[in-house]
Amino acid sequence: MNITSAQFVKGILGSDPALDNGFPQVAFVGRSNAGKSSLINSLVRQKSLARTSNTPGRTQQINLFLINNNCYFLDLPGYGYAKASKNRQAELGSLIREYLFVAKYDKQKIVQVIDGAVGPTELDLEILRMLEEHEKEILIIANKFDKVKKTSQKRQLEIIREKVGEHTVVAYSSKENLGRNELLHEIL
Ligand SMILES: Nc1nc2c(ncn2[C@@H]2O[C@H](COP(=O)(O)OP(=O)(O)OP(=O)(O)O)[C@@H](O)[C@H]2O)c(=O)[nH]1
Ligand SMILES: [Mg+2]
Repeated sequence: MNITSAQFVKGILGSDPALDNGFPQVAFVGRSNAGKSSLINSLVRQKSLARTSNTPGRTQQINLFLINNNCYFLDLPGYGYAKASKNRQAELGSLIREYLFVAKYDKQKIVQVIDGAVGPTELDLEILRMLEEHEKEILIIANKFDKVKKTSQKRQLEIIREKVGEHTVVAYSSKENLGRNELLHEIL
């Protein structure tokens, strides 16, 4: 299946009536700067549908995108952005929690985006455990895989798989479009 249309709908804070129409949802979560917004842009093949930045903490609300007029992508703010003020971190944390752990949606997939060159951090694994406890459907994306040397890629993927356990891990590069078909196959 492919993506034929993608539009920005609106920014939301936690939950929103727009999400109650029964459309399937794919939410992209991950550490600040892991490349969630870039990943969405590479999937929809638009350079700047989702705003990206070299500066962590770019995405400050949940951005809702309508895909193929029948499904939503949600670009969540990153977690673990240490430079944001304590208040701001708390606000972002609570809107992420509201969407992920308080609101309930039948057709929801969570794509956890990690830096594939770094591997899952303690914080990534902590969030993953919380997602598991809430029985979410989870897929892990090892993004920025273009930064891993060709000769180390196989081993790096094994290391990531050992750390995250039973979940499907897709090696991805938003920069080089690696993994796009595999990811689309998994989510659509
Ligand atoms: N080399 C490489 N860089 C990437 C890739 N994906 C994203 N980046 C870079 O990583 C940086 C952060 O990308 P964003 O997409 O803004 O990250 P984000 O996860 O949305 O960040 P927040 O909104 O702050 O949570 C940017 O400088 C991107 O160009 C990739 O696959 N390979
Ligand atoms: Mg972002």
